[in-house]
Amino acid sequence: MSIRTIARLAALPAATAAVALSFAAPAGAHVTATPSTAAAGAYTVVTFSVGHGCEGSPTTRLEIQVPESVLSVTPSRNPFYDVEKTIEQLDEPVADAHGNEVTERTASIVYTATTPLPDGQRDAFELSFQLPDAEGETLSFPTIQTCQKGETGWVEVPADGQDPDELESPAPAFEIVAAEAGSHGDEAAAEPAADEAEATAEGSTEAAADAGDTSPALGWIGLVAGLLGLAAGGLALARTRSSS
Ligand SMILES: [Cu+2]
Repeated sequence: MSIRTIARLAALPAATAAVALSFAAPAGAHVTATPSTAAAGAYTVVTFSVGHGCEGSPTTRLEIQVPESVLSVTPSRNPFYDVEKTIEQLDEPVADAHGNEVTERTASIVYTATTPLPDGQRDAFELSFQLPDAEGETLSFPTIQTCQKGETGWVEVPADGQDPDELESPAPAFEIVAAEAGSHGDEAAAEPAADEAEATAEGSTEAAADAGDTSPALGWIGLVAGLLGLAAGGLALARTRSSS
């Protein structure tokens, strides 16, 4: 946000809240991550927002680097971009949340625009992943924004005790907060529940097969009834028209 915009907003008493908000999050126009906090160990979707181009030039590519403590990232599709994952082999295999051995990780996600994002318009990119169990840590995702002319490296990470707002091009980041109370217990409880649901689904397959003979017929009856209703409606409409 430019000084001029802030001045304009400040002139409006009704905009006080908006001004307060923009001061609370002055990096709003940069490449940022929302939410700004997420619970340790949780599965989360973080939205990376691009607020402007490179000094006026439209954005053509966004490369989001994944911090080492995150193993696997699933990017959401975006209709204006091709999305690619860069995979990196791990030096030593580790166990994931399901106890499976993992030998590689997502190193970065690259969105390449099929239609460049004009300066002055924003876009949002969603990444889904599990947070490391590292309460109090800040996760930074250094991001390279490439434009038709030039690029911006949103790669600055604040030094200990430094205010990230002082950085010119801070890396999008958020803080890992305490896991919600009992979430570990819930996790343990959730798995048998999922198995149960599966078992129920299997058990009901036979019943569904039995019902299979009648349900399509019912569907046809519904369709025919619907068409008859439509025809009746059409007739009524025709009659109304001719009588007027
Ligand atoms: Cu900015």
